[in-house]
Amino acid sequence: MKIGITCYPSLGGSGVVATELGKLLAERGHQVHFITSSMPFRLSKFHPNIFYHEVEVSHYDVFKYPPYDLTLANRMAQVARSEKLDLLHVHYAVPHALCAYLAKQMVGDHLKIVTTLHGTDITVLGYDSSLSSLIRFGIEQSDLVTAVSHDLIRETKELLHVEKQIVPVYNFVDKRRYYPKEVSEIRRMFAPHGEKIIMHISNFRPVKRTPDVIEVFDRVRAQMPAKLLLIGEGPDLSMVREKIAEKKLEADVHFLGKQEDVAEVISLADVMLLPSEKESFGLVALEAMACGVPVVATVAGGLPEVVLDGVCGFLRPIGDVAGLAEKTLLLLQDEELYARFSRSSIERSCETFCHEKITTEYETLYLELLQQSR
Ligand code: GMT
Repeated sequence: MKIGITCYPSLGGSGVVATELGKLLAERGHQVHFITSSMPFRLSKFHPNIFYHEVEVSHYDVFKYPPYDLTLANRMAQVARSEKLDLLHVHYAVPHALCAYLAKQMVGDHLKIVTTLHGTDITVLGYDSSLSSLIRFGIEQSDLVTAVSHDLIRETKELLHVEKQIVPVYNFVDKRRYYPKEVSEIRRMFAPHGEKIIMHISNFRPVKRTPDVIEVFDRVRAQMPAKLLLIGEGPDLSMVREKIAEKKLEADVHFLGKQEDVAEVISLADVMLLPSEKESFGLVALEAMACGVPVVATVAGGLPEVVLDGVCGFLRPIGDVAGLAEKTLLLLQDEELYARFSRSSIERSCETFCHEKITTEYETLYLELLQQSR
């Protein structure tokens, strides 16, 4: 098949999933064309069967707002024609599903549109009245719509009153890259006296409730020696720094900034902490599980579909920092429980969320879609 992929190319779960899926499809011999505003960060080196088409926006003086969406639609149509694409798979509904719709109008009905909903395109933007009808239209006009969790499907249907079938296709993890790694030397740099390590990875946006990470860590730190590794950057980072100073935790918290390849650092953690308010899936939770790191998280969105409560980690209600701290301590202090959770996390990530299985799910959906129209 000849597949066009559009996603947000900078750091972020939807871009990671789109890029890794494209690479896996290319490994299976499909021709994959990325149509994005810049090179997706996981795509930087040469891959056979993968092509990159940059979307260059016009900065003509008349435009107060350069028309990225229109340029993207035009580029999609151009690539679809020149490369004879079978389908466009767009990740994140806004504006990608609408741009694909426009491209299809230009190219013809044979070009199929697959839209994958990732989370905030519905759970945040779907509440924005300036966009919600357009998002609904983009979904209804796609030939196939998938979403990364059952919970996201439920919310999309309830919020936008979408009639269209939405197929659940979970995110995946590549077990060739995510597995427990030998990191004892680096570990000593952060935890020289054998302290336990708690990790949080996010874009530090309000939906991640990053101040709760500090509240939880403060409670754990009061009971046992521990270190906190914070990975990522975003709007709430300065608030988090202030909270750390307020609680005099500076010596026990390390900021690692944005990391392009978290597969290399996750194995440093004993527990992955994810106290999000919204999380349609929680890719980072899955990546941690694949590395044998149990997750302590909130009962938010699709997280319970990924992290089985009491099996691969613990889930507490959103904002329950005392409960999250209690469960983190339980995991860190009970070796037998910890080993069991770690094993179950690896097993679940390899079975339910295996990269090969999920790639086949997408591949089968594409083929069915193309066959329907023949
Ligand atoms: O979490 C974010 O803010 C980034 C966002 C994105 O679009 O990259 O992540 C969303 O998509 C990921 C991949 O499907 C999911 O794992 C995240 O749970 C989801 N984020 C939210 O729902 C808040």
